[in-house]
Amino acid sequence: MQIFGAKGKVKGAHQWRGVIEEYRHRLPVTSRTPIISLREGGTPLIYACNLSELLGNNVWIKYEGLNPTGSFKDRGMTMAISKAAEDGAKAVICASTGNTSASASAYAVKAGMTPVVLIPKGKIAMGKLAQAVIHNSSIVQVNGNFDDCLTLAKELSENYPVALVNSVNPFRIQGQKTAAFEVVDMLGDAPDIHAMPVGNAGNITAYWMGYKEYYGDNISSQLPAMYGFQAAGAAPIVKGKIVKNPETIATAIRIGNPASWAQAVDARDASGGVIDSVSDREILSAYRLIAAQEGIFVEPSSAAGLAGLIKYKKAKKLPKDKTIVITVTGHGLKDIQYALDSTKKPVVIPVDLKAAAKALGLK
Ligand code: AN7
Repeated sequence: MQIFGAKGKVKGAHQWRGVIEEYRHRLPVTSRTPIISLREGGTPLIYACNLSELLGNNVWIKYEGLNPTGSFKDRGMTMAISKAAEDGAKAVICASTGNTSASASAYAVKAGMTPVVLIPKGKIAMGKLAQAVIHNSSIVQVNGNFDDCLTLAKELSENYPVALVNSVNPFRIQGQKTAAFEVVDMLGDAPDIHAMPVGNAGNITAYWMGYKEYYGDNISSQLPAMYGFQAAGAAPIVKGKIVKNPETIATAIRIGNPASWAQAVDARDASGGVIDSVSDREILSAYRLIAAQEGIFVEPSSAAGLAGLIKYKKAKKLPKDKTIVITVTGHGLKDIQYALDSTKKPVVIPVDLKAAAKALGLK
């Protein structure tokens, strides 16, 4: 397809083309695959001076909130929806704690498909619900948790003409592995440690796949240790058993039976990494810290990786002077409840210079 700019012709400027076009040779697409993209990926890898100081390591933040729908899910969704389009799908379905539904909805309508989403009743952030609504999804709230929603979504896709785009769809993982490529392409090698939140465990699986692929092709000289962190009330992998009623304020990772459980355990063990848990309190504290010290606003769940590293540093379990990448998975504007709770209310003043200066403590 030819894309035209304002004057009718593409100038071929420096805009990132989206993960499929950038990494086409490493993804299962052909010339017959219609590429459905919102130019996802190409997200900033930001050196975090203050966190580096705090953790005694060189810390980089992979800011996935800057994807088109505000989370890393877009990397996998461009693949899943493109492949569904290749198959002639008319409707796609997903279960979601919020971000997958936001992403699936946007990419589905772009492809001319109907998005259908199943969400746990009352347990997704308002920003994410707004995204599914504005992109015209058929939304069903289920009286159950994410795991119940995923079971239903699978059954519906097996019995009705709707394609499943959860990360059990292997194309999702393929798309998401591009984040690891971007990290290596930017740093020149793989980091020593890569930390991130773990929910359904698709992302840790995808990063590990991407890192192994580059390492296998001698593009990087090492593999990172994968550090995954679950919320303490939703930590099945840490506990080694399904959590029937997962609970955490980090609703994105409120998952009791991760679909990619075995792959996450493999990533942990093969990389010499860890999968551990962090309390809601530790998550919220990291959430505020990264916003206050690095200027990066993430949703609470996204702070689990940082929370885990802070916990390890305190417990003297974190190595020193290593290169660490932390993926922050979703944008803070999706879920503002805890940001507002944590801030003092701004005072109200008349239109008056002296009053303004006084209120602001300026002398
Ligand atoms: C911000 O949207 O599962 O371990 O249904 O939204 O790959 O599941 C979201 C997961 C981390 C966990 N951070 O990633 C969904 C969903 C954010 C997320 C995760 C999610 P996985």
